[in-house]
Amino acid sequence: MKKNRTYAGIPEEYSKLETSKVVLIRVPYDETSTWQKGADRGPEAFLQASENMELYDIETNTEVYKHGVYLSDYVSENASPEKMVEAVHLEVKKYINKNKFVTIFGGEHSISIGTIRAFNECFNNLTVLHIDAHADLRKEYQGSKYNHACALYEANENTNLIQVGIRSMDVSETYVMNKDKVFFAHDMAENEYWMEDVLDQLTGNVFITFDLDALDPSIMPSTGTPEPGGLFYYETLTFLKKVFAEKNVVGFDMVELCPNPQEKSSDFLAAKLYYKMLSYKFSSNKEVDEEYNVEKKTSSKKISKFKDTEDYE
Ligand SMILES: [Mn+2]
Repeated sequence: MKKNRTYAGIPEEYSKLETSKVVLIRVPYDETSTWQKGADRGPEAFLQASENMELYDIETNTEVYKHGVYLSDYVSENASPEKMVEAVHLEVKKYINKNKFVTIFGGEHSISIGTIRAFNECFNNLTVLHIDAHADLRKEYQGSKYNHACALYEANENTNLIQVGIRSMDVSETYVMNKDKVFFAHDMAENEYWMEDVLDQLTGNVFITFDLDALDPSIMPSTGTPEPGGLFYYETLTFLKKVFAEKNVVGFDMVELCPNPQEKSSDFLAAKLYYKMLSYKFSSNKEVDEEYNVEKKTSSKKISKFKDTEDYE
């Protein structure tokens, strides 16, 4: 008999809903994208790459999957953009209410309208940290409020929206944009303190919406609208690590992987980045650490051999 598919091929004991701290929701939606189609195949390419990834994270010295990752059913509603957004909203909220750390993999960016709505209803003083090449602040586009080009309009109205990596937008978006809360890519390139400047603007509870086209096309070519001048891998990790260490990240989504069968490195980057974010969440977040230690109290905790030599040169 075929075994149930699990996230990254992890053993079934770590994949059950009841015991998992993390839920992964896949939304293979790509109905409103305007240029290259294919984000609907993003979740599958991401999962396949994840299945071929080492599950030990060197940097944090952890195997974060042991906190449990539940792979939920696809959200496949696509009768209309509105219905898709509402289906995502309800699904995300359902798992937040089960006290899960909810993560969502798209799909195009319009799925985030539903995810952000759910998080904003469940967490006080929410910051939406929006990492993207595009501002996505149009009130409506091609007749719909639920177009990918409008993904952050609602968040801009209802949350503390901080936008990072922006390098493409329409002039109409300048009128709704809060420029004090936007970090343009061309400014970031010349400001060595941009990470600290972003952190200063975040409230305690942070939801991260990560559009993969925020990354430089040289490392992330497989996305619908690649824009030159993006973030590189290690600066992205350094930044995310700080955010997870200093703030309560309540969940995240990752969108706009548009897989190309000839170019697997983008899929693999997405898989690694997702796993890194989980690793940071469950190793550097103070609250979670404490919770984790309480749970681990009964078993003897093995101390890293490196701890003793920490002070040595
Ligand atoms: Mn984008």
